[in-house]
Amino acid sequence: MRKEKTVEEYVEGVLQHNRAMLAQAITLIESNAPRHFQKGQDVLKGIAPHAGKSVRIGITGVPGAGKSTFIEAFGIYLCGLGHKVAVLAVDPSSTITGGSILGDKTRMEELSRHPQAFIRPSPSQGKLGGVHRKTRESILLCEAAGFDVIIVETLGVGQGETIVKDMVDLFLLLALTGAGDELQGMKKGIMELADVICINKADGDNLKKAWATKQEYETILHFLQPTTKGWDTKVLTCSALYKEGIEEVWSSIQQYVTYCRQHGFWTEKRDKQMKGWLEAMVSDYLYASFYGNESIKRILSMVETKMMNREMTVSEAADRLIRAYEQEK
Ligand SMILES: Nc1nc2c(ncn2[C@@H]2O[C@H](COP(=O)(O)OP(=O)(O)O)[C@@H](O)[C@H]2O)c(=O)[nH]1
Ligand SMILES: [Mg+2]
Repeated sequence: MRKEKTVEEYVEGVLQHNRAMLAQAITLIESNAPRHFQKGQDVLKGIAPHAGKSVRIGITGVPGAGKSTFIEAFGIYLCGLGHKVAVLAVDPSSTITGGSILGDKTRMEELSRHPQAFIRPSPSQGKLGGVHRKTRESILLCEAAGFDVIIVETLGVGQGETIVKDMVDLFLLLALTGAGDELQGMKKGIMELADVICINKADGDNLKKAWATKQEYETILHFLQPTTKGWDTKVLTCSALYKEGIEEVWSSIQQYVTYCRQHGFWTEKRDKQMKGWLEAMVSDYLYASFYGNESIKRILSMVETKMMNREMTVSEAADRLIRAYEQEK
């Protein structure tokens, strides 16, 4: 059997920017085995002074919007500028290790082979904050290993956006051309999360439509709260396939970073995210502890039935459950 690496070996390997060791350290913190937990945390403590020095970019968009194609073009562009780019994926709907991003590697072929890039598929769920924890901790490891641009791709639709939003410095929405009324409805929620919006596939016959869509987005944005005080969400067009408009996206991102740094929002946001992370982990734990509690399991359906039959108010039902939980504890 292979000897397990020590905490020091992991820390040293990551700090020496050794990619194989980075991958192994991520595997360690992704492990659901309880014996790996403390070791992973010790590794994180060891690398902590070297983490944090990156721009963390969340990317979202409906399946087919061109996220993978964009990340390939964008990543290669950034590597060309001398950056080191890590790509992580979050897929809250996936319980299987190595979800869709593996298939996506074909669209990120050049980037995945690039010596300045690192691509990691979505971790599987697990206890203790599951995907959130693993991806956040992976970000820290990548930073310590010298990656200065971290891209977190949202794979699942729905809850994925808010999860990713809370772990990145800025959020890029890749959008497609579409009907105006479509924009008014469902996309508004996601638009409110975005700091930069880019209409992709602005090429060929689609070019004019892309410009029109850009204007529609800009109009709607007038009526929405800005995500960051004083920052007007930028709307751009690009073609990930033909690698056009990529430079402008990076330039908008840099403007955003400068704006946040100048106004003190940068560290404020990261501090807030860290506190939110703690809160989320505690509430995940309490939730699991509550519904996993033996007396709760025993009486839950009885209490629910009484509530449905109006024999108990909702507050009484909650009170009954909480008392049972406190007694059993
Ligand atoms: N014409 C055009 N097609 C694109 C562009 N970007 C992506 N595509 C195509 O759109 C499809 C979906 O792209 P993909 O990157 O897999 O989207 P994802 O699901 O968001 O990751 C693929 O067939 C791409 O080749 C673009 O800028 N222009
Ligand atoms: Mg994809």
